[in-house]
Amino acid sequence: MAKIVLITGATAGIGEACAQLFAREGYNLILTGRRLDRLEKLAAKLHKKHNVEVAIGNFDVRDREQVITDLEALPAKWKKVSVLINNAGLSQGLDPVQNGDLDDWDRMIDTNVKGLLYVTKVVSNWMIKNGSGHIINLGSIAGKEVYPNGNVYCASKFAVDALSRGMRIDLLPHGIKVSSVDPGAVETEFSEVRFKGDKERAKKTYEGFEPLNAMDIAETIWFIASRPKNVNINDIVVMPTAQASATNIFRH
Ligand code: NDP
Ligand code: 8X3
Repeated sequence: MAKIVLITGATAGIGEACAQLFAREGYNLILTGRRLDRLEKLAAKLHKKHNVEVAIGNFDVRDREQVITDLEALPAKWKKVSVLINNAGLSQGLDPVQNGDLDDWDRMIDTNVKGLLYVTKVVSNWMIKNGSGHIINLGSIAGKEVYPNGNVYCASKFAVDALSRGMRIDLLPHGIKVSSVDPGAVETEFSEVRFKGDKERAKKTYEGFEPLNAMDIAETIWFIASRPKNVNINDIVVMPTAQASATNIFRH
C-alpha cells in the first residue's frame, strides 16, 4: 500500500495545498476538518486526478472525545500513517490584551494547542506501534516573535514551538521524526477568519507586497517529509521576501 499522510485542516489554505501535493506524490490521504462538503469535494477530486485513496475525518480538533473516537474508528490499514501534518489552526481577533475576547482566547488555545495535542496523542501511538513516522507541526513567525496585539495567538504558537521540541525528544527513541514549519504572511483564509469574515480588512493584510501562498508552504513541508531516513529538519522559518520580521513588511 502507498504511504499515508494525515493532514488536519485540509479544507482550506496550507492543509488543502498539502493534500494536493502529497496526492501528486502518490500518498494516500486522511483529510480532516469541520467542513464536510469541502472534504468530500477535495477527496473526490484527488482520487480522480491522482488515483489515490482518501479517508475523511470530519471532526473539530477541540472535541477530544470526537478526535479519539473518529480516528480510532478508522480501519487498521489507515493507521499506518507515515506523516502527520498538524496544520489545523486559527487566529481570532487582533486586540490589546486588556480588550481581548475570552471566547477568542479559548478558541485559539483549544484549537492551536489542545487540538494539536489530541490528534498527536492518537497518531503518535500508531506510529510507535509501526516503529516509524514523521510529525510536522505548523508553528508560525508568531511562535518566534511577539507582535503588538498578537498576545494570545503568539502564545499559542510559542506553545507549538515548545511542543515540537518536546515531542522530538520524547518520540526520538521510537523512530519518529518531529519537525516544524514557521511561516510569515501566507495569503489563505487565515486573515478572513482572524477578522471574522471582514474580507476588506483581511485583504489589506496583504496589500503592497507579495505574500507567500499556500503551495509555497506545502512545498516546504514536502521537502521536510521527503528527506532521507538519517536527516531530520527540526525547524524552518519561511518568510515572504518582502517580510523581514513579524512586524517589518516592506510595502510599495
Ligand atoms: P486557513 O484558515 O486557510 O485554514 C485553516 C484550516 O484549519 C481549515 O482547513 C480549517 O478547517 C482548519 N481548522 C480550524 N479550526 C479547526 C477546528 N477547530 N477543528 C478542525 N479544523 C480546524 O488558514 P491557513 O491555511 O493559513 O492556516 C493553517 C495553519 O498555518 C494554522 O495553524 C495557522 O496558524 C498556520 N499559519 C498560517 C499563516 C498565515 O499567514 N496564513 C502563517 C503562519 C502559520 P475547518 O474550518 O473546515 O474546520
Ligand atoms: C500567521 C502569521 O504574522 O499573522 O501565523 O501571525 S502572523
